[in-house]
Amino acid sequence: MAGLVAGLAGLVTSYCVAMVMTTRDSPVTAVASLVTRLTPGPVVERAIKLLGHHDKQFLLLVILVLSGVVFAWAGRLARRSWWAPAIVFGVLGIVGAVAVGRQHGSGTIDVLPIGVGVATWLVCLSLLTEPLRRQELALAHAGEAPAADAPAAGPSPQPRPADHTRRTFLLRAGAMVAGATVLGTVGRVVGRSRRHVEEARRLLRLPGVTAPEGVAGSRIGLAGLTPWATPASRFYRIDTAFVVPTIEPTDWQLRIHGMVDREVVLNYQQLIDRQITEAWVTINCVSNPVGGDLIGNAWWSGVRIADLLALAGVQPGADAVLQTSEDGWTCGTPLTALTDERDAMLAVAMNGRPLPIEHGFPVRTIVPGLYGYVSACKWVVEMEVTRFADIEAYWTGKGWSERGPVKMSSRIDVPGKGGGEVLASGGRVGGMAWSQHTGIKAVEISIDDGPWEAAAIGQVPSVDTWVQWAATIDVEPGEHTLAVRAIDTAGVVQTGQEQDTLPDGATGWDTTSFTATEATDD
Ligand SMILES: Nc1nc2c(c(=O)[nH]1)N[C@H]1C(S)=C(S)[C@@H](COP(=O)(O)O)O[C@H]1N2
Ligand SMILES: [Mo]
Repeated sequence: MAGLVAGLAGLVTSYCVAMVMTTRDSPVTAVASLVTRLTPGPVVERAIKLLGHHDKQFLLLVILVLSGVVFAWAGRLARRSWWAPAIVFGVLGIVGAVAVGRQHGSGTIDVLPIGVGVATWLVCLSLLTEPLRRQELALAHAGEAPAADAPAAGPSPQPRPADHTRRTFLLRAGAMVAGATVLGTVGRVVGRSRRHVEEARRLLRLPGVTAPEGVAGSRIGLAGLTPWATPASRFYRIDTAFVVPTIEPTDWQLRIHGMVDREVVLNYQQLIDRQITEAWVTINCVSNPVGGDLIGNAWWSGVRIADLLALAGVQPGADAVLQTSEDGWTCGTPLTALTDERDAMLAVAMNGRPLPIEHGFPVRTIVPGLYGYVSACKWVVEMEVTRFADIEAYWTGKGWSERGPVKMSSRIDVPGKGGGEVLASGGRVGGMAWSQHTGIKAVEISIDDGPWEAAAIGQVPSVDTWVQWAATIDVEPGEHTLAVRAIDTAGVVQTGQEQDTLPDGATGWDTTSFTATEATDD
């Protein structure tokens, strides 16, 4: 019984964590799909013939029953030692981790629910077996000294130790079952609304939204370089949401208010019925350290914010727009960046598809040239035209700068970081450089702190995206260092002055060390 209750509690917590993390499947479901994949086709076919559409539920049931048997067995093992059930749970955890790891698009973080589940198993099992063990010890002692167990002489007999043990056990088991019920319900609710919104997203058709096309000359053709266009699945993700907001497009509304002549309230249909603007825009995070990868470039489709603000009629004296997300996160954006020619937009699509839920579905803001924390509000539902002097936004309340224009930066991708990478002399190095809304004119490299030499850069459609760069190096065999810096279209050279990401973005040159070998002939 202890094994069963602990096992159930562990399964439910891992399920709940998986749903809250919006990992598509619970570990049990992952095991089921792994079993399906490993089962020979003819067997699967026979099972489907036999069970019809219930084949999946049947498999899940079999897995749950088998798990129940193993849990009970682990409980029995706990009688003799603490490590035997720990090993059983550990092995079950490994099976789950393998199954989760084999899922499409899974990362190391997806193993977290399993870790939480295994920890729950161990804690619950030890909590449940502890009173039982204590009683066995007491009984053993009692056996040695039968006098202690002599009938009580008083009028009201003391409760026997067995009753006490049973009470403690049942109380703890009851609390665990209650806790598991609550967590299971939370997981179900979160999981279900997520599935609904995913379905709505899948069925959305967005007229005016086109698929991204390759940009001639943007790819410089060096193995190991970051792709110029970032697929949604590889796009960095930064937000404060523990549970990602799931908003049905039909429930979405944007309210533009504050220092305006008339309030504007817009629903999703009214938004996408407007003229759609599309552009390649690179966005990055102010927390990106020099050489870091909190940056991505996507083809965004949406509606110009300037037009919407014009509808509302911005009043004189306003210099900021306080954007609010459905989950309450806020950012303050300079009014000028939203109304000038840079086409700041309320984006509804990323790379030609409706926004992924993690990236702000159904609507998020994209402003070329500003860090995400002051502009790129995901799940945006409110825009208040206001004054910087009158507001405090989420990150500016925590010491980050009020304004967040992107700082020019450049990064080495090849040779890889960590030192010790071997590169043939006459080989190529390369990476990325960016200065959104100003644009990159040139990239230079320096070997062993020598003179700066020009690298080649890729072509880009506008000043709002990053560029790829590459250069051929010609050095003696041995240890070397490489540094990179960029020059923007205004002729400003990227500063080597090192600054931390707080309060308004890191500066400094990215460097790496590598080992050169003799030039190769190819
Ligand atoms: N609602 C909401 N929007 C947000 C954030 C957030 O925490 N909540 N983080 C911002 C920050 S700091 C960045 S860098 C970008 C990241 O966008 P991405 O996750 O789509 O890459 O989103 C911005 N928009
Ligand atoms: Mo950020």
